Amino acid sequence: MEKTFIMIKPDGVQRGLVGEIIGRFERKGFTLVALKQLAVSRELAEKHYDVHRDKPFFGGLVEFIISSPVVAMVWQGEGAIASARKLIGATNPLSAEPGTIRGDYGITIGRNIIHGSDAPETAQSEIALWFGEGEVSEWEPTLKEWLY
Ligand code: FUP
Repeated sequence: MEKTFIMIKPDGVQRGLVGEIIGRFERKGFTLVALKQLAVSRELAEKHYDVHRDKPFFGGLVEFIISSPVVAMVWQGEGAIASARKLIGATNPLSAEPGTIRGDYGITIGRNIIHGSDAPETAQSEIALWFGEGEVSEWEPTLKEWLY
């Protein structure tokens, strides 16, 4: 079953959006297979955003991610990677559709509340980067066909 890495960034945590965001993923029908709140090291933040290392916003982005705790999660389900990106909305919250997390709660690109993996390869590498072996539970709800 497909898994995706989701991180509620410091702004989402500080604004009290953790429950709201987890609720949206639950109500969509995805299964939570890993969850932790953590203070992010500079090394981890830089590795996570390594693809953006040469961008002008990289330094500020890393400072933001390490500024206060984030909530890291793995959600599982059919098409979870692409579907999570739809629930999250466009990178710039001003372009994100109402009804999406960024569209409903965000205003600026530098404070866009949440991260979601953008492809199967990145989902796999991000899950391995953020979670150790044994931290991701392998389970599927037995009543999944009836509960949405
Ligand atoms: P996304 O996959 O939607 O999180 O977006 P990107 O991977 O393109 O960007 C990663 C993060 O960099 C964004 F969440 C916010 C930040 N960013 C900026 O701060 N400024 C930019 O111009 C682009 C991205």
